[in-house]
Amino acid sequence: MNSFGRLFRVTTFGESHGPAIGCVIDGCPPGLEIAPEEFRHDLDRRATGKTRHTSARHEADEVEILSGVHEGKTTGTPIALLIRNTDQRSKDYAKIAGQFRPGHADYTYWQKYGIRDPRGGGRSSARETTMRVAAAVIAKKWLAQRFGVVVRGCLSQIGDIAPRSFDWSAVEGNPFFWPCAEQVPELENYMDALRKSGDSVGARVNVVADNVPPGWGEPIYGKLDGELASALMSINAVKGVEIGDGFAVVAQKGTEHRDLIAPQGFLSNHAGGILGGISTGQPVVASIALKPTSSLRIPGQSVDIHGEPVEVVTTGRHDPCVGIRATPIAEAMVALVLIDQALRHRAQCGDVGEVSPRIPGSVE
Ligand code: EPS
Repeated sequence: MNSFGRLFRVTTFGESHGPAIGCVIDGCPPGLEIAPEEFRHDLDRRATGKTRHTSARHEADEVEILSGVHEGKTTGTPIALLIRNTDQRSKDYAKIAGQFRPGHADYTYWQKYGIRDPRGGGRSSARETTMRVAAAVIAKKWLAQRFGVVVRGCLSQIGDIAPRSFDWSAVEGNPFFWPCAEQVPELENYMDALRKSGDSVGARVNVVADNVPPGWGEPIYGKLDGELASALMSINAVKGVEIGDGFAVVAQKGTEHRDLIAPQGFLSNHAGGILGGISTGQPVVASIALKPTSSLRIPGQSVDIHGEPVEVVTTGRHDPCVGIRATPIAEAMVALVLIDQALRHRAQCGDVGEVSPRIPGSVE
C-alpha cells in the first residue's frame, strides 16, 4: 500500500535514488491558498545535510506543484507534488547490493518481492517521508485555518537522555527539536561521540495537536487513536506508539487515570484527548519510539542473497539517530490523520452541530 487516508487520500511514489519522489493528494478541499514556498519550512526541518548530526546528503527538496492548484488555490482536483532527487550517490551501496544489513528492511523486501532496489534503500528509505511532510503542509494549513488546530512535536528522548525541563519555545531553536535549551551542548557532545564511534541510537518523539474539536474519530474500526497508531507506526524505524499515558496505564489505578470533568474543563489528560476512539476536545497527545539506524560502519554478521555468511559494513551518509529528523514527520502523520477524520466527521455528522455541554479542553 502506498496510499493513506480515506477522504484526504495521499499516495506517495519514488525511490531514494530514482529521478524523483512525489505524491498525489486526492480529496483536498477546494479554495485553500497554497504556494510552492509554503512547503519550505517543514521540508527544511525534516531535511538531511542541515547539521553534522544527520546524514550529509544534500537535497534541495524543491516542490513542483504539477496539478490541483490554479491561481494559487486548490481546485478540489488531485494535487500532484514532485521533488527531484539531485544528490544520489549510489556507489555507496554497490558493496552491500547483494547483502542484507542486519536490522534493515533489505531482507524483508527481498523475501516479499524477490527483487529490490538496493540504491539508498530504494522505497524503504526515509527519503519517502519527504512527501508525507509535503502533503501535510496542506493538511496543517487547512486544519489551522478551519479549526485553529496546531500540530507540533519535539524530541523527548535520545538514548537514555531525557529533557530536564520542558519549553515549547526552545524546540525550534536547536537542531534536535529539544525542549530544554540548556541541554543542547550535552546532546551535541553525545552525538559527536556516537558518530565517531560508528554506532547509532534510538529516540522518542512526542506530538501534540491543540484545538482539535470534540467528535473526530470513527468507532469502531476508524478510531482516531487506532488510525494515529497505524499512521505513526508507518514511519520508518518506528517500533512503538503511545497515546496519552500509553504503557504507563498498566500501573495506574482507575481513580488516577480517569480525567475528571468540571464545568470549567477537564482536570487532566491521561487519555491523550481521545475516548472511545473519538476526540474529547483536549489536546491529542501521541509519542513514538524510533529504533537505532541499522546502516552502520561497524561490521555486523549477516548473509548475502546466496545465503553465504558475510560481515556487513555500511559506508555512506547515514543518520546516527533517525529520531532527530522524525519530529516533522510525526507531526505530518498526525496532521494527515486529523484532516481525514475532520472531513469524515463533516461528511457524516456535519448537521449535528455543536452539542452542549461543550467542556473546555483543559482548565487553565
Ligand atoms: C537513508 C539513507 C541516506 C539518507 C536518507 C535516508 O540516504 P543516502 O544513502 O542516499 O545518502 O540521506 O535520507 C534522505 C535522503 C532524506 O531525504 O531523508 C535511509 O537509508 O533511510
